[in-house]
Amino acid sequence: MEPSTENTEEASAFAEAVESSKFKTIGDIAFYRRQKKLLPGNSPYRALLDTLELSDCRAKLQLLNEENKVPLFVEVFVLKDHMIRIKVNELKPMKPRYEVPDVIINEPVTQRLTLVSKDGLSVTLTTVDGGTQILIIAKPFRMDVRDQGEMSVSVNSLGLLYFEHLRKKSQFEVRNTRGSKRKRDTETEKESEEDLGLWKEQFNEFIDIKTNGPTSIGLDFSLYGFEHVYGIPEHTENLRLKTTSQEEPYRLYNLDVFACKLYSRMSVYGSVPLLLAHKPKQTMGIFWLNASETLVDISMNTESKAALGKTKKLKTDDDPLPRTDVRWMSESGIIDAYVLMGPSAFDVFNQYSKLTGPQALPPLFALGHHQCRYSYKDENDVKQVDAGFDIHDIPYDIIWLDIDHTEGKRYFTWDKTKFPFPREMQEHLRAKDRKLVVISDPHIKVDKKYPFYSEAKSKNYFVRDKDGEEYQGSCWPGMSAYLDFTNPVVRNWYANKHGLDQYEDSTDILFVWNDMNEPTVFDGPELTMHKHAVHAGGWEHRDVHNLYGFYQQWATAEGLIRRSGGIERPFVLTRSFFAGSQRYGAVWTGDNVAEWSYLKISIPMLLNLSITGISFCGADVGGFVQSPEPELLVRWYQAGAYQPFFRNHSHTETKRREPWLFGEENTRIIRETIRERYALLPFWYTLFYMAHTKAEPVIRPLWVEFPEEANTFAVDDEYMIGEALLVHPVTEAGVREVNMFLPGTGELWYHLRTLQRFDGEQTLPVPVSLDSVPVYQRGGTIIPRKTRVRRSTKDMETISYALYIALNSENSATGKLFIDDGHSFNYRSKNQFLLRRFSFKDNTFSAVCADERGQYCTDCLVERVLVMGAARPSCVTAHCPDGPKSPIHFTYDVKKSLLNIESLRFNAGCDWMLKLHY
Ligand code: NBV
Repeated sequence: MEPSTENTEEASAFAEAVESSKFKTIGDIAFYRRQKKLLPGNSPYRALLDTLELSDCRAKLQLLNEENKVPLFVEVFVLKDHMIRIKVNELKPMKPRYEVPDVIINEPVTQRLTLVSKDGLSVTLTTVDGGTQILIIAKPFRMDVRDQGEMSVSVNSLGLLYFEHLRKKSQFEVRNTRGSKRKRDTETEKESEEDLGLWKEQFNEFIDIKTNGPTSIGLDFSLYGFEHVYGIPEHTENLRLKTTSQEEPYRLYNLDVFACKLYSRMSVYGSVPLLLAHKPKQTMGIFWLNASETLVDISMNTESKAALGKTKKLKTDDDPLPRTDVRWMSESGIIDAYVLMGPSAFDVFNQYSKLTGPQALPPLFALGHHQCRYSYKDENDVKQVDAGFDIHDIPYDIIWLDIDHTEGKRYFTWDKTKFPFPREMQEHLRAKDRKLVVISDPHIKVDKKYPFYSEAKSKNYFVRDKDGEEYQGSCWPGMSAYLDFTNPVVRNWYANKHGLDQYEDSTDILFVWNDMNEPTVFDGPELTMHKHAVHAGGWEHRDVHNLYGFYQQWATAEGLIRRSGGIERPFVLTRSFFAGSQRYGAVWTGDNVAEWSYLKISIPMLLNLSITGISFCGADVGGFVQSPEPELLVRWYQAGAYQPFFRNHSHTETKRREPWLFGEENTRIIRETIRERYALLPFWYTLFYMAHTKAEPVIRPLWVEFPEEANTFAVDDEYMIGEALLVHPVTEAGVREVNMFLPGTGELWYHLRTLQRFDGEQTLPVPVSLDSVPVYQRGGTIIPRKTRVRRSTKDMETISYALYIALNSENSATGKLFIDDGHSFNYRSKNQFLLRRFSFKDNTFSAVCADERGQYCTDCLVERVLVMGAARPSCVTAHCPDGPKSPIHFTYDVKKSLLNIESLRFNAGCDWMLKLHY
């Protein structure tokens, strides 16, 4: 069966229609309209320097809004690990304002600030080592941070600090009608309270009742010397963020946007309010810890050096310095911002991970190939698809069941007509060393006969509406209630529902997928929950919206861990996410379309997720909506095989998508692509261990690896996997040649398949056929691979390793290999792991232990070593610490400068050496 090209134009038109009618544009957002009335240079805030208090952990002082006389207080913390935290709240709020819990994993250690000088105009503070200096200017309030003598960031230098204090409605109205002291122009006078959306805001037919009135907050940051900024996912945009002066700001408000429009700053499914700024000698980050709807304005400006005050480190020429101004605006909560000072990109990753936690180490199977469809029809379908992979000799690890596997979209149940023997089906998969993933959405069918619903109802576990009744909305099962995952008691209960004794017919090879957790409410504003719905503790949904998916994934992951008695690592995929979601599993980019442009955008989207902590991410291979033409599908497999989360997924109305349905030649290419992924799994797994332990993103923009090379800063059609592989997926139809940018002065690159060598710092026209993906190994790296591929990761456990050594211009290379059982927490609870370090230097290769804590017995051998870029040795000898040295057989390819040593039998856990003699 040969699928044909579907009407992709229709998909785009449909997507646009969906967006324009259901979702807000910027003019619809009242707090944005209000904040935008405050223009740069008009800050009403004055710092009351006499109120300055210094303690062991912070500096604290009051700010006064000179117009409305409402006092705020600002706290400045200098944190260990080179971070600064700024908190601003009302001095005396009428009631507590929401402060995001659960995202920061440890209260960061603080450093003492001491007073350097103080007069009526300003205060200067310094850390004890003098490394960080903070200047607080009184009027208007502004804070400048100098790092090692150099001006790095200013806060409120544009005067856009904005803080709507809590108030009583009547009080406000009285004041408003009398007019405030601020001069108002006629237009503003005319603006009614309703236009400003202070107590009520309408969008389409939806009315948002604001019991707390206006609560929005905002602040600007100026980043000196920076003109490249990244991050703040999730948007269908380029890697490098654009200025928003003439355009809409970047919006962070988790929404279910089917077939979302491309190159847009509107919100999609998840949010990470972390922005990274990069210049050749420094990377910085701003983490804006707020879970309410957030907008980010970015503008690029310049700063005269004189204005910054000359310091030793500033160049003396007159060129103005670039400056990026970032204005954050959120609908509620407090201002709580962390400035991550780097100085390197890896320092920023590490600082952020200290705050929000590490990428979870996935079970090895989760890095394999996933096969999904909305929906596999029944057990027989599942078994046939599973068998198809064996018949066609294509490896895969997990088959997925979408909403139709349940009884009427009641999660934690099975549709017994389609799946009469779910347990047996799972055993069938287990026997093939494969797993099952089932979907579990947060909406729960309102049905008194559904025990899950009635129990949760009786325990008051659902979100409530503003009148205190159960909040109900429409979703897949019809009328639904929404579990309040912000409540720890609900999370605990929900986690327990994953117990093998609770979740009927589930087994320990069943893992979970949380979808629709923005959350989607079909009849809600912007297809989500009303902002005035109420969560535990009386917090409005407005305050917690962007956390909802984060909490569901957390509870699910906790459930899977618990069901194994704390032994097994979970796998949970989520669509909606927030800062910290990396701790609980994987994220995918939602409902993309089978169009080339969606394949292309997957690269920058995944890169921005990766550099903001979420390494385990992927996009639906093939495109979820519409049916891909075979060429697109093949290219998508080739891209997906080099992205962290690798899953083929398709909408119910598309043609079947199993990889053998597209003709023999395409099946062969897809097979080869997937097999390459499996061969490289030791490399991927080791990278995930490094992401887990050292916060190094698994895939990386080029600028992260080449931080001083400005020609890498905007590249987003290529990226690095770890420090070793450079990938340029083909993302256009009919391509026969790719302009491959090989970065790095003095670098060497080796084509992954041909092993041919090229110099860096050039753009190479690379001929490509449908069969080829431009992937290059960087000189100076060693990549561990498996020597043979079988049908699943478990099946490959005992397969031996091959080490691919790519020499750099100094004839050296290094690499790592992580090994453990692939599924349990024993690597950390019992140190049952091995971290091996490989290096090649002075014609000697050595394999040694890189972490003495690790103890793990492996039967795996290293069987093959390939040295790319080596001269032909006269003889090669092998050395074990206690054994005799022995000459080893090798072959040498003069044309490729390739040394190939096969039939080795070194245990992967032992120390050994190879010497090349000349
Ligand atoms: O559960 C059905 C789908 C799912 O397959 C997809 O991956 C999600 O992003 N889900 C959205 C709901 C319906 C989409 C039309």
